[in-house]
Amino acid sequence: MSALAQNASKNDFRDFDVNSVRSDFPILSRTVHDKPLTYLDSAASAQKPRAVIDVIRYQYEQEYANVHRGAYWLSETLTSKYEAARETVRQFINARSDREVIFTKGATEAINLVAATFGRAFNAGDEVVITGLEHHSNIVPWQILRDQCGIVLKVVPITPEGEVPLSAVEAALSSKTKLVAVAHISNALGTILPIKGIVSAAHAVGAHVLIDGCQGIVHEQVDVQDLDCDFYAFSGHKLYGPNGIGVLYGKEGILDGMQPYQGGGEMISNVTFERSEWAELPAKFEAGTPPIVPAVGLGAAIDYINEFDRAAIAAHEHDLLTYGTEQLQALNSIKLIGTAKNKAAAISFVLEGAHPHDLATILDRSGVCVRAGHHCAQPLMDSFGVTATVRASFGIYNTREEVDVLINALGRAREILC
Ligand code: C6P
Repeated sequence: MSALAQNASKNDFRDFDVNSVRSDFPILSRTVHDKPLTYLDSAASAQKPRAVIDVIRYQYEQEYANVHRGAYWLSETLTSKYEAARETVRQFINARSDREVIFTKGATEAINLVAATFGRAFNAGDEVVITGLEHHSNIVPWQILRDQCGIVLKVVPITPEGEVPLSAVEAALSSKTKLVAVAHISNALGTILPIKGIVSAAHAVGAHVLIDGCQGIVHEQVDVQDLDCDFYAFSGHKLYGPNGIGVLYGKEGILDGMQPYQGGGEMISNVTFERSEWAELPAKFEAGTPPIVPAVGLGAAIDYINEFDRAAIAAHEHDLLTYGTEQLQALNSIKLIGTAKNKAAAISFVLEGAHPHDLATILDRSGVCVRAGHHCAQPLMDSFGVTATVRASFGIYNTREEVDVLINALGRAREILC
């Protein structure tokens, strides 16, 4: 169990003032199809607190210019805020230096960056290890690399519960392993992976580790120095920040040795027609005008989260997970997909005799937003023998009452569909 989950179990979820949190999120007071909005799709993208919306609006209305390029007040002011957001991210993940925090447009771009630069140095026969529950963003970049460089892509099998035992990862490692690329938390099942053990095991055979922290950054307190991972990638939009911004954390020594991913403005120190020299980190990996206001918005989202006790958030989300799981299990014809012991706030399920898309469409008529589909994890769906599931995922603002709305709507949908 992670440290945060352990703390969470000591915290009483009733101490968490969810109604006050809800009032911070303007969209939650709207209706959909004349029903109160019940938003249970935060694993896809979280809603935004007013603090983030206000910052974005303020930047565009009052302080907008390009960054790192202007010798005038407006540009210098926004440049300071852009770099302050980097420092906010650095502190949030406890990176040693802000040279280790690269802004990207999302987790997908962050993982592709590693594949296209760090991975490009691999030789034919070198091995990259992933797991059977990865998001397509942590599968396809390695397949592209395999087709370009002849690396071998090894997949660690998952258990029928949707767990990734550390022993299974260890069994896949060898002296040929160059990189282990694993999710921190499965987006489709909610499984929390034993990433600290995975990092130690990979390092023991001389391999590096990339963690796809898209879901992990939201539900766990991430300390990259304590994890000792080499890379950690995530998106801002799941962390209550805007979309169009993501982060690649990388250890400075490793990033220093990597070639740039894209060429363009600001990633150089000198250009002639004959040759170019690269800028220092992090600029070397931030070619072109960056996602300026989204980065500042991400900083505001982290400031917002930092106002809470993370263990209290975890206790609240854990309560929703437990309550939701119990309620779903009590419904006839519902089958849970993914029953790992250590889970974060996402529940995947199927209703016998009904297609998940039909089910989600009917739930929507009750104002309930859930994701239906393969969740960009088709190989994982294959291993459970399904093409799709319905996924209810919880964020800081969800309530037990919303779980009840889901359960009641499911009862009605079952009558229509089955
Ligand atoms: N998962 C979901 O509904 P981007 O699209 O770059 O922000 O994130 C990609 C990604 C990578 N890894 C994991 C574990 C993820 O959960 C996601 C995004 C969303 O589950 C949209 S597919």
